[in-house]
Amino acid sequence: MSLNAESTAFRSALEVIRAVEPRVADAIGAELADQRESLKLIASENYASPATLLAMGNWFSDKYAEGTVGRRFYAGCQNVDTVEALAAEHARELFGAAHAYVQPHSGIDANLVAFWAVLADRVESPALKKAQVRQVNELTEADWFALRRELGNQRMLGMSLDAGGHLTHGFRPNISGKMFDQRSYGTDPATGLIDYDKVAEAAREFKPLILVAGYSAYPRKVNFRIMREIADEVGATFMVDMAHFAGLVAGKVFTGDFDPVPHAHIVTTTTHKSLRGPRGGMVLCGPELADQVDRGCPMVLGGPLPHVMAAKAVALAEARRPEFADYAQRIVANAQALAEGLLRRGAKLVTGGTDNHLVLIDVSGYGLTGRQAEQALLDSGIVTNRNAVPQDPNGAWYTSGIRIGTPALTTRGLGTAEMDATAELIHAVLTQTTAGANADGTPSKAKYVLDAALADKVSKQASELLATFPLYPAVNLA
Ligand code: DSN
Repeated sequence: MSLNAESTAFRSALEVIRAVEPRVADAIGAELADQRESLKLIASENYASPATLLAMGNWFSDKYAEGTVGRRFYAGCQNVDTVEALAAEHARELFGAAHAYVQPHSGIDANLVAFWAVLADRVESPALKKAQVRQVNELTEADWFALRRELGNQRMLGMSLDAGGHLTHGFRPNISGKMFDQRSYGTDPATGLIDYDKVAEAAREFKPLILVAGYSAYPRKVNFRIMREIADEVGATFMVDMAHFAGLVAGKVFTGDFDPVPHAHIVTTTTHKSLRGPRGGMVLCGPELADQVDRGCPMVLGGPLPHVMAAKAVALAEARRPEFADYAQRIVANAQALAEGLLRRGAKLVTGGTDNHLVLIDVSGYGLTGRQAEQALLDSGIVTNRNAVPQDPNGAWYTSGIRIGTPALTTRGLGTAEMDATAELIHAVLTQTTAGANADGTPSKAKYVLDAALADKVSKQASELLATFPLYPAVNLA
């Protein structure tokens, strides 16, 4: 039997790895098998293309490349320059941004780069004035001391974690909540939606240096034009973390007021969620912040990962193709079909639905915590993650919510009919799971009771649903 290029490539790679450490080769093979078998509804995951995956497995990994294109602290970076410049060019073209920095290793890293860039650029520091420099590397020890004191007093206003914001948007246990004097805006308790008047009120009162928009678990669009107006009124820098919905921006589902790039001073993202690239991050900005952003490494980041930048270039080239726009439309159509299927079966959804890639189920309606629901679904072959809902009485560990998203299943080719079937499977599990008790008879937030036969039946149904939509159909490792 002759093998196609993808099967040959992955088989050969595994053969080479197996000769050194067979357990790693086995684990890689097992991961593919597991992913093929799971109904993956984790809103932040996806399946990168074979070309993107293969671009990461090579000798670019061996190269140090601190600095930026054409201005490195190491010799011999000409090929790294090629892939970094390509990734940045694709990013600029795809998102219509003036500047793209493609070195961040993750979304959190991208946010740290952005925070530093805004702080360094915006702080009217007596230290900077005194030294009469704009180059931070020219500051003296005494200047740094004064600057540190000043930076520590800066303010950030971001969306609260339980309303759907991210840890790095000022959550206390995260570095962002420690390096900034922080305040959060939430959502309207009645509708679950962002109340822009309340955000404006908070901004007027708090006067943040940085106003952050973006989310990990908010199932609606955000009007970035209004947010920018609020930022402008109080003189804040407007930052958007579009990690979750970058694919919807790239695919032109979010346009006009809902496209962050024309409205924000600085935009951060991951590349591996709805954008379907390699695991990593990126920062987009205008020319004003470009110099500071490009100082990300070594100011905030360790050495760039050239193999991942190569994969970013491949994935961003893919995202510029017309079929990616179709993919992005289908992500949202699928999320809406899933939401409708759940609502029809009696589920309670935060905001009552979705207009992006994710749905947040309030599982308190089933008498469960998020943790119990997450485990019961996992036992039944459905991979989700628990998530706090607004004003969650169960906190961030047990939670009262289950977050589900459609980017991965849409990549596999599942459509709206399969989303309704998925809603039925979720409904079957959640309605037939009950909260368990601790050994002393008190109610448990973690234990649950689920009939093993039902879990088995749903797992089989999930596998049947996936069988028509093979994952990496051209890759045959057998
Ligand atoms: N871990 C990501 C998510 O699941 O949303 C955010 O960092």
